[in-house]
Amino acid sequence: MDIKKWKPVRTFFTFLCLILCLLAAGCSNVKEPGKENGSDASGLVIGFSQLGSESAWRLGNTASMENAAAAHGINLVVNNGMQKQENQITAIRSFIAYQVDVIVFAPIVEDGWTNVLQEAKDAGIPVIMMDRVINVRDSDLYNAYIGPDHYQEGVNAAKFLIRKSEELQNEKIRIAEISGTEGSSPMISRYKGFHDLIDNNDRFEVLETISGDFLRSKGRECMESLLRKYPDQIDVLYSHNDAMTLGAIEVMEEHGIKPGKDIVIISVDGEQAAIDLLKEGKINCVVECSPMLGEAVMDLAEKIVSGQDYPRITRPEESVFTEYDDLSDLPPREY
Ligand code: GZL
Repeated sequence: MDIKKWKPVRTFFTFLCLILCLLAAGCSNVKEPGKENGSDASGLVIGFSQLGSESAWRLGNTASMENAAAAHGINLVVNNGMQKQENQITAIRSFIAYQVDVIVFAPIVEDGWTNVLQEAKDAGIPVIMMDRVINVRDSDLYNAYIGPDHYQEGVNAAKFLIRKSEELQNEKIRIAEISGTEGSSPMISRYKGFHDLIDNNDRFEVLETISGDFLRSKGRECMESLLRKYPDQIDVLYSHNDAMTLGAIEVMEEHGIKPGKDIVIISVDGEQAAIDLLKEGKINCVVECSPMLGEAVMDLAEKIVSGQDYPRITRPEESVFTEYDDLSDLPPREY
């Protein structure tokens, strides 16, 4: 059944019922599609299931989507999953009921999406997967992916450490790792990218990998635990995101440890707060992971709906910022 033939049927009554459904699912920005703020809107309605608001990266990603939708005259219905997959699945089902033109989702974890994506496919609604990736047998359950290469980010972190190790005197370089949300693709791939380079090098020893769930508060808890367990034994901290790194640095300083000096710190994301600490010498390397995906998502959605060719995978440009770089001309970060 071609869902598009139903569009004229989108009566006020249907619209009202489905608004209630979306509001019950915690969606915001729900407006009747069509003219937005007097501009000639494309009329597209996109349902966006965002996984949460756990970090500056995530907030920047949501803002990027909202700003790009406004610039494209697209009506973006945003649902915040509050870090729960079941909330995301509920929101996606609401988007299907509301007959949005395109569904975009940032999957909090890799598994558990097959059924709801099959429902979207049966309803004829294209799906764009953004930011994180999923495990599904049937890869045509989503139309395209826009997001970073998390494995390469882990490799970049390891490459910096290998370079840094050349100036360290220690015979053995002992690493503590604070990882992201269990089961999420950035956690899995940043771990694998890093360990694929480090684990076979006898100079390095990973003391422990402990999950901080990408949260600053848990980054603190992890660092407390690691310092208790490995007093004066940690040479390097590899943290899967800046939010956890900021929490860990607070704890280090409370213990009289000089971050970036007593413990080498490698972090991922590239948020302003981390770049500022890199410039201060409190972080040694920040691997960039860009949340600014909104423009690419809106372009892709318009291509899919208008029947144009489009790429299956789109990745943002990403850099690595280190203590060896001149960062004086680095423009302000947008997150
Ligand atoms: C990475 C993204 C991660 C960020 C974290 O693409 O999914 O989620 O690294 C965020 O800051 O919580």
